[in-house]
Amino acid sequence: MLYRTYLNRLSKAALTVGFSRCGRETNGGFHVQAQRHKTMAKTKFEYVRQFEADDTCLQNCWVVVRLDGRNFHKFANLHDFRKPNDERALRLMTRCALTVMEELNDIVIAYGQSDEYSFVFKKTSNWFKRRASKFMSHVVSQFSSSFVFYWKDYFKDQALLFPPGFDGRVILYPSNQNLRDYLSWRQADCHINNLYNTTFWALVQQGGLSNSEAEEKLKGSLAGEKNDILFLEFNVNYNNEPEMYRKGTVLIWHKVDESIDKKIITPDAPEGKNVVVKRTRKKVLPFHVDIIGDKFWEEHSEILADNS
Ligand SMILES: Nc1nc2c(ncn2[C@@H]2O[C@H](COP(=O)(O)OP(=O)(O)O)[C@@H](O)[C@H]2O)c(=O)[nH]1
Ligand SMILES: [Mg+2]
Repeated sequence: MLYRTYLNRLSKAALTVGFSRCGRETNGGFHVQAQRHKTMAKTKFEYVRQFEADDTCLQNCWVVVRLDGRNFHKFANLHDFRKPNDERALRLMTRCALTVMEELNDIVIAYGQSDEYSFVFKKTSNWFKRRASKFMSHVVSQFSSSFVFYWKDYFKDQALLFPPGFDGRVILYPSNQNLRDYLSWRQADCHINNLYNTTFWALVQQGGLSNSEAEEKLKGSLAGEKNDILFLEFNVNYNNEPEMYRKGTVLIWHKVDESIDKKIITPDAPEGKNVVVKRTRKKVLPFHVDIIGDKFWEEHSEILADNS
């Protein structure tokens, strides 16, 4: 029986039972009347559906969802995040993004840094009929619940003090170049902020400057000047800082070969025997690499080909 038909029958039965409980007759005529009333009620109220805005994402465009931690400046301070980078926090963010990619459909690449992550749905995605609100709400809710769920795996001795929140937005990019420029923009932002923060906290933590003195010293400085401060005053070569901090994290699908143990039953081993079965599986893997230049896109040309 079709599920819908089954439900109809079920609701008819419920109506009948309902009326008989009221001590009324449940003869055929009355039942038909009740059904008519129900249909009319449905017609009367259903117009409210028309108030729902059509938010279908334009065809042939990449759909990007970017989320960002709400008030994470405060969240980071209250949870004792290490400065300028907290490895636990960044790895937790990536764990959540990985869950989003594996649980939801059609995400081909994700990029994250600091308290933000961007997810790119393939151009041809028809997930939830391309409704922007569905893309965004699924990404943000899956990410947020994962953040709480996996928190203790990364912040072992630091309790989660209050529920964190994330905002989300949807952006459409009609060309591959637009999409690449978007991701380049986010990675350039990562670089600019990280170079500033690394120099700022070196001046404060190792150089003994106050926050405002460090801020004053760095006002208007160029990248080369910050590199010089780090190298000459603190013997730090910025290029040797961890790639995760300098480049952020890119998540993509990779084919991996797996060997799994399986018990099989054969005529000569009716009680079963263990064999190793090899299979290829697609898995999301993190990389901390440059995505501004062409090299990454040439090595992973399948991402923009979008013919999967
Ligand atoms: N100490 C520390 N703070 C971080 C880290 N990642 C993100 N943050 C904080 O999160 C903020 C994120 O920036 P933004 O979204 O503009 O600020 P928000 O409006 O307070 O969320 C940064 O300015 C930092 O204060 C980290 O690894 N360590
Ligand atoms: Mg934020």
